[in-house]
Amino acid sequence: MKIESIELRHIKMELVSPFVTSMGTEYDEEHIIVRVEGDGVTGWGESVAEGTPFYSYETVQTAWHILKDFLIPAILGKDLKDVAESNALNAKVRGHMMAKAGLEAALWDAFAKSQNISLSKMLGGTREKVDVGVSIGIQSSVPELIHKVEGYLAEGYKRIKIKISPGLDIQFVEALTKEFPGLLLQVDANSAYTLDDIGLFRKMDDYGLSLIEQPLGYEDIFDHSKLQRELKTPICLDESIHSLDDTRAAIELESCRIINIKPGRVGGFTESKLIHDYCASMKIPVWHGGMLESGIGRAGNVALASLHNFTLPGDISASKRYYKEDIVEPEFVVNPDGTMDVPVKPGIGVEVNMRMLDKVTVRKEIFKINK
Ligand code: OSB
Ligand code: MG
Repeated sequence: MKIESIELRHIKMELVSPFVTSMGTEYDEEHIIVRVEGDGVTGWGESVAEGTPFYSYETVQTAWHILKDFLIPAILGKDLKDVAESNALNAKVRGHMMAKAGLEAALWDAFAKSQNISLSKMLGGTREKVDVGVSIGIQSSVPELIHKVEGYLAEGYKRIKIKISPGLDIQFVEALTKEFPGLLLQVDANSAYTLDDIGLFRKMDDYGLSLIEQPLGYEDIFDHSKLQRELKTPICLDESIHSLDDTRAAIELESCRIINIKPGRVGGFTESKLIHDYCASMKIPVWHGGMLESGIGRAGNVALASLHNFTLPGDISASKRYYKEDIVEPEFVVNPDGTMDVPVKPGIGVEVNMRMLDKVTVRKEIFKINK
């Protein structure tokens, strides 16, 4: 496929309600939409670098710089035989996984469309529907949290994840396990604790949580191995895992028993697949994380989550859980049985709503081959 042009759009979408975590409060989500044109097809991808460097060191601005000055020039005008060739051309760029993943996603979509197959099929997915959960930010009171959870359970979501932060943790876990016996519940600390909080985690260990996500340092693997040794509850790593190598280290050191895969955090679908396959071989379940994506990123997430070892419900929720109006058609919906349909049309399988995309675009730049 001859790469004729690549467009970047900085988008900003208002969340239906603020998302509060141990990292701060988000009111709207800023990402980059990547559009690749070649051989008469259009591929779409989303880079999940955010407006702030609080979850990851990457931001919209750093990802834009890396895309514009390094990743795009390396492939623009080239006649690529597959996504792997693009990745090889950009392998010398260290880090900047979210920048890489946005471009990679657009190429996967373009190649899948050029072969007239769905992205799920091209990635090796085996499911027609994926199990979904919902990630709930820190609420201002227990009754408010219970009310939110009730609403999501009524919509069908199969599991609930709540964000926790020091002082805003055990009371929420206790209230939910009491109010909803048998609830599939997990917590996400986004690295807000240290090994000094072992007493808290010992208490939390008695509530039958499905997992505790990223309790300790955002690059840490060693301290998590010490904590996991003390707990019955599986630890799941998110922030600390950027590659297959990190995954191998975490599993061999027994730092976690579950892995959260986000293509943006590991450089794209190719690395995600390697991690997925390795985890399957080690009998480690994986689930699909989320970055409050628009429908473009969500479509890729759903396709990836259709691979066989994504055995736990993902942070993949309906479009309307995040945004009043999504930028794809049809929007993503949750079935009453807590599943989401994997798109079957070619590539990401949804159409981009250009009116909405234009509305949320705050900056746009097009890179073309010189004719
Ligand atoms: O830690 O999983 C996280 C959103 C932004 C940054 C980090 C995280 C999250 C979420 C939201 O938990 C998951 C979703 O997209 O629904
Ligand atoms: Mg997380």
